[in-house]
Amino acid sequence: MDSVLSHRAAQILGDAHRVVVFTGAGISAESGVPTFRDDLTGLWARFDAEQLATPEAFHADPDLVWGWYEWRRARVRRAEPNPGHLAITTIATQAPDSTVITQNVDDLHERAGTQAAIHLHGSLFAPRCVAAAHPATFPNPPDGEVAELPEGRRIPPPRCASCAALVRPGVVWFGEALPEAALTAAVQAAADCDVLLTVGTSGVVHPAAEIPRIAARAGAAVIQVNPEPTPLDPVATINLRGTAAQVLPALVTAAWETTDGN
Ligand code: BV8
Repeated sequence: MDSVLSHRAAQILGDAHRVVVFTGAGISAESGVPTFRDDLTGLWARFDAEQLATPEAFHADPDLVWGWYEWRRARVRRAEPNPGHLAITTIATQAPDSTVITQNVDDLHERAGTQAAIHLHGSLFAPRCVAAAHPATFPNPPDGEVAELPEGRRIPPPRCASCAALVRPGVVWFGEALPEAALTAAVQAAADCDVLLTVGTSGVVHPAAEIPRIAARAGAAVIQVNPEPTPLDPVATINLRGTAAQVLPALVTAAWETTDGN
C-alpha cells in the first residue's frame, strides 16, 4: 500500500472530529464470512445472491431461502470479529463523535464492541413474521460450539408464536425499502461528518451506495479501503488498496500516533 497515501489518510483521520465508518461485506471477509459477491455454493449455486435475497424467492420456496439464511447465520455465529472490526471500535474511542453505518447483516461490529451501529439492511438475528412483523426467536442454541450446518439444506421456516404466519429473516431484501429511521440517521451522519471511511463495499447496492457520495458532496474527505477498484474510486479522496484487517489497524495507529506527535 502506498505509504504516502496512508500517511495522508492517517493525518486526515487523526485531525477529524466527526468520523463515519461505512462498511460492506468485505469487512467480514477476513472473519471467514463470504462476501455478497462470492459465488454461492451447493444447492444455491444455481442462483446469485441477488435472486435469493428477494421476497419473491422466499414466497416461491421458503425452505430454500430460510435454509440459506440459517446456513449464513451459523457461519456468522462461528466467526469472530477480525482486526478490522476491532480497529473500527478504536476509532470510536479516539473520535467520540463517530458513527458506524453497515450494509452487513452479521453482528460482528457489535461483537467487536461497536455500540449502536446503523444497520441499513437489517440483521440475520432479528427474524420476524411475514404477516405483522412480530419479532420471532430462534430455538435456544445448545451451549458451546455452534453446529456447522451442511450447505444447501432446505429448512422449513418456523411459524410465528403470535399469529402462526411464516417467519422470515430480519433483513432488507432487494425491492424492499430500507428501514426509514436507519436510512435517515445514516444520511444525516454522512452529511455532517468531516471524514467518511468506506471499507469493503462494492458500492453498487442502492440507496446505501449513496452514503459515501453524500459525504463527498458535503465536503468531507472520503477514504476508501478495498483490495479492488470500485465505482467509489472517483468519489474517494484517498484509495487505500488493501484488506480491512491489514489496512485499518495500521491506519488507526498512525492516525492517533501522528496527532499525538509521538
Ligand atoms: C430499494 C440484505 C426501493 C440481504 C442486501 C438505483 C440504481 C440501481 C439499482 C437500484 C437503485 N435503487 C434501487 C435499486 C435496486 C436495488 C439495487 O441496488 N440493485 C443493485 C444490485 C443494482 N436496491 C434495492 O432493491 C434496495 N431497495 O431500493 O427499494 C423501495 C422504496 C420504497 C418502497 C419499496 C421499495 C434494497 C437493497 C438491499 C438489498 N439487501 N442485503 C442479505 O444480506 O441477504 S444488499 C447486500 O449487498 C448485502 O447487504 C451487502 O452488504 C450489500 C452490498 O454488497 P457489499 O457489501 O458491497 O458486498 P459485495 O460482496 O458486493 O462486495 C464486497 C466488497 O468487499 C468488494 O468490493 C471486495 O473487493 C471487497 N473485499 C473483499 N474482501 C475484502 C474486501 N474489502 C476489504 N477487506 C477485505 N478482506
